[in-house]
Amino acid sequence: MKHARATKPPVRADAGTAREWSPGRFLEEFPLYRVVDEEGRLLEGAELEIGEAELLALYRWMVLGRALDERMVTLQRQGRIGFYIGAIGEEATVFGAVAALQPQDWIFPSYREHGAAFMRGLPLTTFMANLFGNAGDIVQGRQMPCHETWAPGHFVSISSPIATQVTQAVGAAWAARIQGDDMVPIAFFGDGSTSAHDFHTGLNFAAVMKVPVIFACRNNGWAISTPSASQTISETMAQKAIGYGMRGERVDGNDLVAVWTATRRARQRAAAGEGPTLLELVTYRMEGHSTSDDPRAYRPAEVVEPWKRKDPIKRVQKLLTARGLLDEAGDAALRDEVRLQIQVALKEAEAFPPKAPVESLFEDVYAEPGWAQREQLAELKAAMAADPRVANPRHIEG
Ligand SMILES: Cc1ncc(C[n+]2csc(CCOP(=O)(O)OP(=O)(O)O)c2C)c(N)n1
Ligand SMILES: [Mg+2]
Repeated sequence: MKHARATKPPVRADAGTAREWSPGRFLEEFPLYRVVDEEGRLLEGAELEIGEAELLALYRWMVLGRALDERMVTLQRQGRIGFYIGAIGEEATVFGAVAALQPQDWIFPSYREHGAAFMRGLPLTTFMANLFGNAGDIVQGRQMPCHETWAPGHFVSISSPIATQVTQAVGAAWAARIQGDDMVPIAFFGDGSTSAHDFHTGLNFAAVMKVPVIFACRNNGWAISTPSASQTISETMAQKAIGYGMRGERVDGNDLVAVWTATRRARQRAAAGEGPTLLELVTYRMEGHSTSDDPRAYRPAEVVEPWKRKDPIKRVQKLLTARGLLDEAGDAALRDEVRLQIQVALKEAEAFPPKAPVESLFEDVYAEPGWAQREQLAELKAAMAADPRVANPRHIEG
């Protein structure tokens, strides 16, 4: 039997123009979702879905996050720690998103989300011990400083290679779905990370397999010295979701309540089998990339000015004050309490021996040390017995 000849699909005369790009189109398609304005007022028609007690608790977390970042930068400038990377101005993206999750949800952080680990129970002292890389550090000085891990709170170890956590979160979500677990992981990453291949791999796979995961892109305007306008010519990060076939939303990342509400909805959809969401949390990196960076080399101070008025902490402070949940004296007491908490933790962290015992080098390679580790440990012990300076190689001369 003869097959009918394939006919070419008709070509539309206006092909290529039907969805033509026009400036501002995606800004309209992805309006910035906000609940509270810069003066701490609820936007018209908006509802406060978050409870007042939780709002107050989150305010305290944000104040703690800011005070800690400031203190740790000072510590680095004093030469007491080698490196720090904080989230000044981006607090709402972290605390708002994590508060909207369930405790069983795994967090796949980038490198600014220390606050997420604290909310999940990482003691401040343990965090600081990692900054010192001393004996109190749970990874025993083997990670970069400021790269904490907290498995008890379902917080995956921070790792510097950008966007790798996107695919890892997708894998965890896929496994949870196969096992029938109610677990929706969140992957945090920056605007710069959307240019890395793991972003594409992760989002494509998640959409195709409809896995329950939340992608939280903290668009803070910068990838070290590269402004987001040079990173991509997309008007928004949220619109990238269209290409993958998933829901994308642009959220005011300096509005704690908006971040919380959008993340909660994304979680509900994921848990209901509706697949992943890409949240673009629009915020601003108020300080340098890390203590190794000086933004004065590439960014005029004036560009930061407008963002000072959008401070996420001040906004919640105003909202709480307007609702009678916070007054000046209460705020001052809360700030004193936070300062003291940091001071006490710092004292405890500095009191640990300066480094983990040298024998610990052979731990954590395998669950149980193999023959090679046992042999090497015995060799090291013999060498240390012969010359105690072996345990502290810096002091061996020659
Ligand atoms: C795979 C990889 N490439 C490059 C780097 C170097 N690097 C470290 S941070 C960074 C910028 C990331 O910017 P963004 O994703 O916007 O996150 P932000 O620092 O703004 O939170 C780059 C390029 C890296 N860590 N990993
Ligand atoms: Mg960035």
